[in-house]
Amino acid sequence: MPRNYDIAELRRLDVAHHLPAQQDYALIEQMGGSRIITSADGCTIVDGEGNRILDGMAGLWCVNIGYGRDELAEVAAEQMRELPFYNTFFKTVTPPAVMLAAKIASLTGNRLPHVFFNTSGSEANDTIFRMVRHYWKTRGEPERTVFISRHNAYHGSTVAGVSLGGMKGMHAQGDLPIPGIEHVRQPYWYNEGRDMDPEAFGLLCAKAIEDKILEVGADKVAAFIGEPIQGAGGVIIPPASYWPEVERICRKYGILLVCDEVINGFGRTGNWWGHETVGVKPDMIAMAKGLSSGYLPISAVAVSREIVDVLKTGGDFVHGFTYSGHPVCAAVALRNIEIIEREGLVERTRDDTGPYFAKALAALAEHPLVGEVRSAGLIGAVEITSDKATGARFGGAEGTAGPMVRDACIANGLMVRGIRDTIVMCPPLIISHAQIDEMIAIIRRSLDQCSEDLRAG
Ligand code: PXG
Repeated sequence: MPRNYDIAELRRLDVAHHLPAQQDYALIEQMGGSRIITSADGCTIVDGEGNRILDGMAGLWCVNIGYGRDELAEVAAEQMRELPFYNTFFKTVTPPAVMLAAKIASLTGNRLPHVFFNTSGSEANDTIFRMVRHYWKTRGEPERTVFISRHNAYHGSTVAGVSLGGMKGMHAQGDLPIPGIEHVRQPYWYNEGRDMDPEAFGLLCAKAIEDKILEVGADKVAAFIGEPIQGAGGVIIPPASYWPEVERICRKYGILLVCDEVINGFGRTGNWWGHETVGVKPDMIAMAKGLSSGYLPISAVAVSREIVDVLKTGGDFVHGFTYSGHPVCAAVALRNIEIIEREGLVERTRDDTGPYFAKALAALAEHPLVGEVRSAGLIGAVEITSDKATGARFGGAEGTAGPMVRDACIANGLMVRGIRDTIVMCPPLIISHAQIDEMIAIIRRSLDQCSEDLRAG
């Protein structure tokens, strides 16, 4: 039963004491506190005012199996009673951590058989940053330290995560990136390549990586890191030519290929991994979010045998977190994966709901304010434009339309993200056809409602 919260008092306390993530604190104060989400079930969240909102974002790109799974609460309680915590530092480990590592390895077809645990996506990327540099040093190539990443990539909020990421606004706070990280262009065809054939544009963007390698010196580059499909950057789905060419370039220069699967993983794109969808075989992957469907914080890095064989010659790798392999989080993640398998959510996304979502989006592309729609599995985007022919943005600058249409969607009962002028969606993988129809109908209605205000500037 939902609890009877004093919402007005909670909002007062929120303003007085709570600092939210990636927010303008003054704005929250002016609003009288954040919207308080009190409960959820299936694909629907409920706020303090009793509004039921269809969650088109699966929490924060993470609740793949949907809300309200008693089974996970029971598994967590059972594990807490048996063993709430033990660490993996002192030649010790717990059963759920070992079983989850083996399960993740099997989900990579045992191509990446070794798994390191952390609690967040950011930490997973911090682990990758240190492990890759340590690997090259141990291999006798200590000069190989440089990471290549993309503008507008999102790899987290820690120092290494922000630095690997390509968000300019985040770099500006904290004097980042740290040295040794180079950013190249993103394969964002709608924004940056519309005058070109998409596949030629994909190759051009991949060539930017090769140009950077040659500029830095091939013997100094340690790894290329990228999300197969950029999530927080605006659901940027590269042309099919891009990733295979990126892989070819990495192999040509002996550079490690790292995929950040934090959003893409666990069925999101219609395969277990985004790298399968884009057709590459990385040496390392980061995962989080869908690993536990957000029920508890846990992340992991899966690593190739070749890399670990080298690490084995280097003594202690002095890296790890108190909560690495946390038994309760690992037990919940294991059961989450079991649910994804039992309910066939990956196959359903690939064969049923993903194609249905793509078709529903395609119909929305007819709307006068929509410049492009794109999706892969159950991740999708709608580009808002003032001119379908040129792709021009409202107000002559990027970033006005997204937040306005997003707010209208929320008022109409749908949670989405507005990233610049792009509405992005990432619903739970249990979403029904009817709920997909509802999502698209709400976006259409919200675009109609905003049309006049947008045209008025
Ligand atoms: N990599 C990717 C690809 C992510 O999307 C992280 C790493 C970091 O994970 P943690 O667990 O440390 O947050 C993410 C997180 C947004 C938004 O604006 C996206 C994320 C986080 C916060 C906001 O859409 N993704």
